[in-house]
Amino acid sequence: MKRVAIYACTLTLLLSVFVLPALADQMFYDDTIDLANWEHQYFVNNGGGVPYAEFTDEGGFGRVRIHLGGSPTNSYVLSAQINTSAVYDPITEGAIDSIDYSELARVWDTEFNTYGGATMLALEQNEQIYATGYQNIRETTATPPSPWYTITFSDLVASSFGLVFSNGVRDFSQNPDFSATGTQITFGFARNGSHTYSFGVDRYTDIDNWRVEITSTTPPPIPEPATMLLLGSGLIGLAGYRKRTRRS
Ligand SMILES: [Ca+2]
Repeated sequence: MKRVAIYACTLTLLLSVFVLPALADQMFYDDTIDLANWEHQYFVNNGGGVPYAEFTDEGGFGRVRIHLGGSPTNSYVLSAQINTSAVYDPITEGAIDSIDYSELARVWDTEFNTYGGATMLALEQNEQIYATGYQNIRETTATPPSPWYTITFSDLVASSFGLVFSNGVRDFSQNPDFSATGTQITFGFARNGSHTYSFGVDRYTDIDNWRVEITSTTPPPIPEPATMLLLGSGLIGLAGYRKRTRRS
C-alpha cells in the first residue's frame, strides 16, 4: 500500500510539473473543411483582366480556384481562407513561442507545366491578414491532378508572417503580435499564384486535414487552480508518507 501511495504522489507531482503547463498549448484541426467555419477573401495585382479566387466545399475537403488575368502586366492572386473557429487569445492562453503547420494538398488542375499553386499558413489579427512564405504544392513535371502531398511548416515565429497588402504583396517587416499582450489571432491558410501570359487561366488546388499546432511555453503569471491543487496534493501526500515511515 505504501509503495502504491508514494507512486501515486510522485506521479501527481510529475503531472503537476510537466503535464499541466503544456495545457497552454493549443491545436486546431479541420479534416472536412466545412465552409460554414471558413471566411474567404482575396488580394489581386493585375493591370489586365479581372483576377479573382473562389473557395469551395468538395465534400470532405476544400478547393481554391485562382483565376489569373491576362497581360499587359504580371497577374498575381493571393487567396486567404480563415477558420473562424480557430481563435487563439495570447492574453488568456499565453505568448506564442512557435507554430507547426501541416495540411494535405494537391493540384487539381493547372495550365501548362507549372506548379499549379502554392500554399502558406495565414492568420488574421486586428482585421489584417498575415501569411508566411510559400511552398509549391507539386513538381512541375507531374500531370495534374497530382497526388495528395503532406505539406509542413515548422517552428514558425511572428517574423515568419508578413502583412498582406491589398495587392497581395507580403511585407515581412510588419509581423503579427505573438506576445502575451497581443490581440486575438484567427488561423487559416493561403494560396497564391502568378503568371505573365496574355490570357486568363484557372488554377485549382485542394486542401484537407488542415492542422495548426501552437506552442506557448511562457507560463501564465498566476498558476491555474488545477495546477495548485495537483501540486499541493502531491506535496501533502509525500509529506504524509515521510511522517509515517519515520514513525515505523
Ligand atoms: Ca477530409
